[in-house]
Formats: sequence, structure tokens, C-alpha cells
Amino acid sequence: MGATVCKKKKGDDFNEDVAEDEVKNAEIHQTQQKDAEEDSKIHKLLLLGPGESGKSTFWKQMRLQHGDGIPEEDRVLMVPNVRENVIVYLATLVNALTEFVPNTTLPQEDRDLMLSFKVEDNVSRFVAHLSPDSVELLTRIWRHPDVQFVWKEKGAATQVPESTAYFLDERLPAICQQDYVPTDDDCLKIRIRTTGVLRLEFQIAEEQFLLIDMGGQRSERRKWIRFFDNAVGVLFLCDIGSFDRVVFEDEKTNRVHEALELYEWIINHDSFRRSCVILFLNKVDLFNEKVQHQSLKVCFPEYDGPEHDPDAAFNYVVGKFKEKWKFDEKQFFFHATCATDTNNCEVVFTFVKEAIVKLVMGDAGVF
Ligand SMILES: Nc1nc2c(ncn2[C@@H]2O[C@H](COP(=O)(O)OP(=O)(O)OP(=O)(O)O)[C@@H](O)[C@H]2O)c(=O)[nH]1
Ligand SMILES: [Mg+2]
Repeated sequence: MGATVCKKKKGDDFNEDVAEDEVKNAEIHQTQQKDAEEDSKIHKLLLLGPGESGKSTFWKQMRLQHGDGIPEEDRVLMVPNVRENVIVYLATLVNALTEFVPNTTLPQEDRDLMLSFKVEDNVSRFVAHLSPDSVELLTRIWRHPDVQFVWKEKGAATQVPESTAYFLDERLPAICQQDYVPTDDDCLKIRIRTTGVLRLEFQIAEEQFLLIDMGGQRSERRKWIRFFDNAVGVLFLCDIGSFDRVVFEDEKTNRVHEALELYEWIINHDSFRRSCVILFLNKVDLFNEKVQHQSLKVCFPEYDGPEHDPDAAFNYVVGKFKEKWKFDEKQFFFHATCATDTNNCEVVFTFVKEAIVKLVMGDAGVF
């Protein structure tokens, strides 16, 4: 496009510039108004919480139930992730034998193979040649009593995700097939750290939602703030199933403590003064199971409730989050959730939807 050049008298410039600015301003104002109108129709919800708390799992559930599902091409892209995760996590457990079971009876050649996977290229090469023989080999190593001991008794010290058992117990034969494509369940259970921003727009009855998922690890949280404006709801996830684990980032801070601190920051953030913050105490399935043999004292040494009692332990954790909530008690919303369970997510989202719609209608002066 060419620019037009014309001769003007000195004084004309000012008036013309003002007129031009006015037109531009009017245009910008119109666009902003349109955006705001569009925005006001969409309920923007943010998924926030520490790394590995289950945000993307919940996002995927919404995509499966209310979006376009998970397309074949996205599933195919996940194949290397699934395979490499399984190999690397099993290798991590074998590696931990050195510390926890120095006199292990796992054959030396199996150990050597697994330890060779510290080198990334070796993993890729092994993954490229997976076969039914690999199923037998990997199953034998996984089921070895020393490896099982590390997994069951020392798993918390290894940073190996809990879903690893699902893939090694149930999915190895499928994963090792040439034409393997992850199922819905595989997609929900695979651990892939989020580094970008995932958006999902969907509609339920008359209501439109925009669900935004971002990475929760410390380095990723810097990106959050850009998305805070106009969020009508925050779904804050805490992985209570990991009450005996420390965060990946510093390998020191307890995961529930990290979540408590982050939750406090979020609920007091100016951007969310008029938003609905809903707490998801996630991985309640793992929590209930773990509490049977692990004391909540590893996370809260002052806990003096009954041991091995999931309800008492759960209520105690709820109390810890409630202590942070300095606002109207009736607005303290929380749910016990299991993001890998589709039915549970649907029930919980029905509640979220109602709370959000109520808030929006209240703001519009309907109540
Ligand atoms: N057992 C169980 N596993 C869960 C649950 N929710 C999530 N997971 C698993 O936990 C792992 C981490 O979940 P993600 O959804 O990737 O966690 P995230 O919060 O998105 O993590 P970042 O992207 O790093 O912030 C995955 O392997 C999930 O399958 C749950 O309620 N129960
Ligand atoms: Mg994620």
C-alpha cells in the first residue's frame, strides 16, 4: 500500500491530527466495547494450582465432555510421551535400588539396561524397537519384589508420578504395539508438564465458558498474571493425594504446604476480588488410600485426629485451607475431586457452573 503525500499549511496539521486521532479513538473504543460485550457473554475460568495438581487432567475432561474430544492427531502426538514416561519412570525406580535396596536380587543385566536410560538417546532407541519381548522384560523388572518395595514404600522420594502403576500394570501390551494410539484413559493418566497456555471454549445450555489451563510449576507461574483480568472464576487445585511428597522444583517443600501458600496468594489477589474461587481438593482417591497406611502427621505434625481415618484427615486438610479464607464463610467453596474420574468431574462442574452463573447474575443486579 502506498502513502499519500500532500502539501499542507503549517496550522492545518494540528486540526487534521486531532481529527485523525478522534477517528482512531472512536474505532478503538468501538472495538474495545465489542470485545467487552463478547467477553461478558463468555465466563472466563482459570485453572490454577501447583504443578501436577491435576489442572490439565480436568481441562482434558472438559474437552472430552463438552469440547471436540481429543482428536486422533493429538493422541498420536502423545505416543512418544507415554512410551518414554513408562521407560524413564521404571528406570528411576531401578536407580533408587542403589539407595534403598543395595543388596537387590534384580539381575545385573536388567539393572544395567535400566541405568543406561539415563542417556536420552538410549531411551529413544529402546522406544523405537518396542515389541512383545519388551513387554515381558519390562513386566519382569516392574514386578520384581525389590522394585515393588521401592515403588510402594519409597515412591514418595522418587518423584515418579502415581499414574506410572496404571501404565505398567495394565497398559504395557498395548503401549508396545506398533499401532498404539492412547485411549481416553491413557490421555487422562499420562503426566505431561504444561508449558504453554491451553484454551477451551464450550457451551452448556445458554452459557458459554472459556477454560484456561496453564503450567503450575514455579517457573510457569510467571505467565499466570497476564490472564487474571476478567476471570469470573478460579478453579484452584491442590493434590492432596501427595501429602507425603515434596515439590519437584526444590525437592524440599511439602506439596500441600506449597498449595496452601499459593491458595492464600490467589484468594487475596486484587484481580479476584469479585471472582468465585473454588477449591478442588484433588486426587482424593489416592488420599483415601494413602491415609490408610500413612499418617497425616508427615504433612501436619500437629495433627491429633484419629489415624488411618480418611474422613477425619480430609476434614483436617479442609480446615487448613479454611484458615486462609478471611472472607464470608458462605463463599468458601471446596470439593473433594478425582480429575481422572469423568463422572466426578461432571458432577463438580455442574456445581461450578451454578456458582458462576449465580455470581454473574448477582453482579448484573438480578438478585
Ligand atoms: N489418581 C489420580 N491421578 C490424578 C488425578 N488428577 C490428576 N491425576 C494425575 O496426576 C498427573 C498430573 O496431572 P496434570 O493434570 O498433568 O497436572 P497439572 O496440574 O496440569 O500439572 P502442570 O501442567 O505441571 O501444572 C497425571 O498423571 C494425572 O493423570 C486424580 O484425581 N487422581
Ligand atoms: Mg498441566
